[in-house]
Amino acid sequence: MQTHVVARSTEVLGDASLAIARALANLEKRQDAGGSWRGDYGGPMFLLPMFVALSYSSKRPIGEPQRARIITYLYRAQRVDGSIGLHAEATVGSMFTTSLVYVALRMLGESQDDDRVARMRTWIARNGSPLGAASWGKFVLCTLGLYDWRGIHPTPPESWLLPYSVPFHPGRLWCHCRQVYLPMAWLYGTRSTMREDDLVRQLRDELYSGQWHRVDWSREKDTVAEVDNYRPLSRAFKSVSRALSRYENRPIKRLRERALASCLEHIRYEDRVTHDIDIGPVNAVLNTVVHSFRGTEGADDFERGWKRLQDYLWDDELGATKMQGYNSSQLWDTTFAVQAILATRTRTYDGVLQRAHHFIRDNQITEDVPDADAHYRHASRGGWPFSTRAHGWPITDCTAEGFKCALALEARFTPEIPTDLLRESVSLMLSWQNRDGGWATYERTRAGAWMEALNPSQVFGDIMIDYSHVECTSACVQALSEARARFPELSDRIERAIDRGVAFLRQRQRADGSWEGAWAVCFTYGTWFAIHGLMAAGVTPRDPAIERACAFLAGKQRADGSWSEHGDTCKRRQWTDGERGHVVQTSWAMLALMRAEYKDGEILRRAASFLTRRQEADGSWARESLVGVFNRTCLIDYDNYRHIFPMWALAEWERSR
Ligand code: LAN
Repeated sequence: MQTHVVARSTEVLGDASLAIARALANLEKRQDAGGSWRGDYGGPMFLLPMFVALSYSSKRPIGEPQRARIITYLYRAQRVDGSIGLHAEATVGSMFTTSLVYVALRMLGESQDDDRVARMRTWIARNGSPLGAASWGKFVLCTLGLYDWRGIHPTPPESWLLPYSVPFHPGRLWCHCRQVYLPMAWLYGTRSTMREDDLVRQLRDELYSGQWHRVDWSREKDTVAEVDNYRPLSRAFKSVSRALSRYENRPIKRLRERALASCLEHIRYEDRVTHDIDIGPVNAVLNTVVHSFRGTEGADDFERGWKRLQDYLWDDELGATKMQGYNSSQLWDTTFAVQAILATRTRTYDGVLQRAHHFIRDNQITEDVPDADAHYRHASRGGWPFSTRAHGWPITDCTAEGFKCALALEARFTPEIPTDLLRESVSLMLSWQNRDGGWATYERTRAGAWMEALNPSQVFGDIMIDYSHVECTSACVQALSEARARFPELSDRIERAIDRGVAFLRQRQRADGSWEGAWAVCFTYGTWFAIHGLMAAGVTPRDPAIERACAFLAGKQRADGSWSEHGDTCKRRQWTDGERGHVVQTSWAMLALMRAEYKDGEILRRAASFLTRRQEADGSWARESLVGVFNRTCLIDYDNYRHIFPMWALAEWERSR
């Protein structure tokens, strides 16, 4: 029996070496001239129709072939029941996205008689009407004259005039939420609506089954379709909304004007400091919508915003154009590609690493934004973004992964990153740590978790404040552990930060030994990060936390050697088996077990064998179900992961033999 296992093991090992060699060649092929890896970052279905709505209301038609490719994408996402889901692989339709996509298709010139359009319309009618769309859907429809501002929960621009000491000040929100509600406040305060035209009149008929003129708008604020109601509006939210609605009957004119001017200043500031990219796809569109409604005064801002939106559009290999969740995931993907290549210990790909080093160096953020405090911005200098320096918002874990790569590459490649900039990234990571010992995404947590009771989005969970996360905490703990030796002058502070980070990670472990991930699906991801963080900090493999984590992972391996979690895991917050073995999740589980020095070699051998069996002849791995997620409900594509993580896991496995 023993010899049998050994024999099979050598066999897989041989396969693994070959698989790694092929995977390296594949990665090299996919690196771009700038040294980064750029991958498909699509998935969410609410982004593209928002862009189309902007194009229509601002009278800036989308040219060919982009128009046709967008239509292809929207139809491709249609589910068998005629609906569109919140994201490309949703298991149910959403009124929010189905309404918006319906409108988008019609605005792109599709006929109401097209069979696919008709099926979408039927689904909408069967499930109510856009009166049941989640709030962001209603909001976009308002700008098109396809919903009425009276049916929207007040989003008062005056909130931006409050002193920061107010516990629910917008400056305390999670930056993504803040940057979405900022242009929304301006649009709401001005009740901006495009001029009615024939298509809009027709769409009112189509969407509301001829009942448009009968709607009593102020009664529809809380109406929401069952499928869009992941986070129901709280009672607290509804009473605040009632009070604000009374104010909206008679807003103080001078105050409103001042508030709108203040919102606009913040919007233009965000455009400026991000080179018009804006923090994410939603405010990139909405800020541009704002400028389009400012008329000639906003013309230049509009032009720049409109042009930059192209950065968010992605042509996929199947002839469609989608809108991505960020301007790209370049920096993030590149840091993992580098770590995976380094794990192979090869010197053959030094050219690839040299180019990656350039990219990482050139995309570190070297300046703080001007006038940061007045715009609720944390320091930036020394940080790394998720995409590119031009985007400019640094993120805790991107900084940590960037820093880890910088250290790993600095002895081998020039020109080096100046030491003071590396030290700055350490200071920045230290400055980001929360009171609970964890790290959030872009900023420290600025308000209490009670703020979630005011979440108006209905379809997203946990968007109100920047929470500490397992992944961000682990990444920072790993980076700081490596920073200890490099910056002894900071070692006291670093040591304390690591201890508190470790305490946070321990406290977040679940009873079953796992950790829940927030930004990818889900327990394999969270547990991989947590184990790495703890081990980097010096926790030993015999530590009960590590042993329990390994037992958890080992217990989830499937008969074919793989691991697989369904995307709904994040929504349900409970392990849900995926349909078929997933190479990326398998890689995370393997990497976690190996980092924990897990002793059952047979489990790892079966996993390695699964990965090699799944590899394509060109060294790549085929597309699988979406593995990224945000705000619990929305899946997103990290397409490069499938080319990076399996190779990384196999390389570590080969080395551990
Ligand atoms: C991202 C992309 C990067 C991601 C990681 C760095 C990978 C993660 O470890 C921390 C969280 C972060 C920064 C993240 C947060 C949520 C984002 C910004 C996104 C998933 C990309 C798109 C998403 C954004 C919120 C989409 C717009 C929707 C809203 C609810 C505002």
